[in-house]
Amino acid sequence: MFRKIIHIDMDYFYAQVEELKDPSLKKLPVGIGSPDGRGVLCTSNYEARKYGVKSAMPTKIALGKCPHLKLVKPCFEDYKNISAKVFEIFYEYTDLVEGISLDEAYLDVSECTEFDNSAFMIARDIRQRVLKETGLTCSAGISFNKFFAKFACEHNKPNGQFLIPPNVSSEFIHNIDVDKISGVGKVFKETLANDNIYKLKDLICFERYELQERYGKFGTKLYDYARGVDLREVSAHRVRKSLSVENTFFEDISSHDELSDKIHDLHDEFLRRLDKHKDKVVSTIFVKIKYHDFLSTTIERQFKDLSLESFTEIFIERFTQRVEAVRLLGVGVKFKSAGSTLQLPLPFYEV
Ligand code: DCP
Ligand code: MG
Ligand code: MG
Repeated sequence: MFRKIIHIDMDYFYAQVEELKDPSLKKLPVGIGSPDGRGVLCTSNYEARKYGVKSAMPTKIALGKCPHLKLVKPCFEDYKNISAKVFEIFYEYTDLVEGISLDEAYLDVSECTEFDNSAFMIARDIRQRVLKETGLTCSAGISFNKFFAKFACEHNKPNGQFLIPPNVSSEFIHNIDVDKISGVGKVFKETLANDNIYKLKDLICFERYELQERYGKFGTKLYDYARGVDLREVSAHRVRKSLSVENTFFEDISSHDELSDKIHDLHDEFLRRLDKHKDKVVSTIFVKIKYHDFLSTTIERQFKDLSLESFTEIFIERFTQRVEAVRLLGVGVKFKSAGSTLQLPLPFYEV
């Protein structure tokens, strides 16, 4: 069976976040970098790209190409926070998420039952959720291995997606430029060009050992890619430690009955999502309440059952201590860890 892999990458990530914070930037060419004109740009929006302004370009050169370029200082804290939100959305579809950077990840959705396991539809749904919950667009590539998923992701960027199916033609594969392979940078591209290798088709005439002799271990990778083969797995960084559903209300709610109704709705949705995690063992259940003044409290109880009554009981116990307007409610569970060896420390996407 073929795997179903989605590669997602946020569009002009840092710049798009800045546009979200200040929509007046949308009409302007924007570069993210030091406003004093020193250093290099982190990225630019698509308006600025029309002038040839791009990531890693010295700001001075960018200003030469586009004198009215609007420079905005990066705010990494914001990018990290939004990235965490985006990754939380990914984890709702699968645990097999491999973060590559703040704005980019591979998801293996082979086991995802949603949309009749149509990876294309899952990708579309993820992109819609990301837009709805963060206000940002992203692009997706869908394929049967990581190499093609990443390649496909760039095909309809920005705000698009593209599928490369398992029966993709050799012609399509052969026309891919070698520098689309991760690890083929400027220098190696030059080396290959000196050997008259520009596209994957230029690799086909070589035996595996020949490429290995010439380019070392990377040579065997080239041999495989030219044949559409990439066996790298999506390596999940974390084991899911909790699952919860929460909702921020349009208007704060103070009525006890109305809040109980909300717990009911959240509980329904929570059970639906929990269905995909039957392999895990629940250790505690919890209810989260955020009040109008942003005072936030999470009340945890040892797991007995997952009934609506159990969650409602916890809610009432806390709410009666502080009967005030609530802006957010959440219900969830924590799982027992299946062993700590898989729990690699990851700075970006901890629960
Ligand atoms: N970045 C950086 N320096 C680089 C490349 C990137 O600081 N040399 C940062 C800024 C980018 C973010 O990482 O916003 C994501 O990098 P991408 O390569 O995904 O580029 P963008 O998301 O900005 O644009 P695209 O729409 O092409 O994905
Ligand atoms: Mg990006
Ligand atoms: Mg990226």
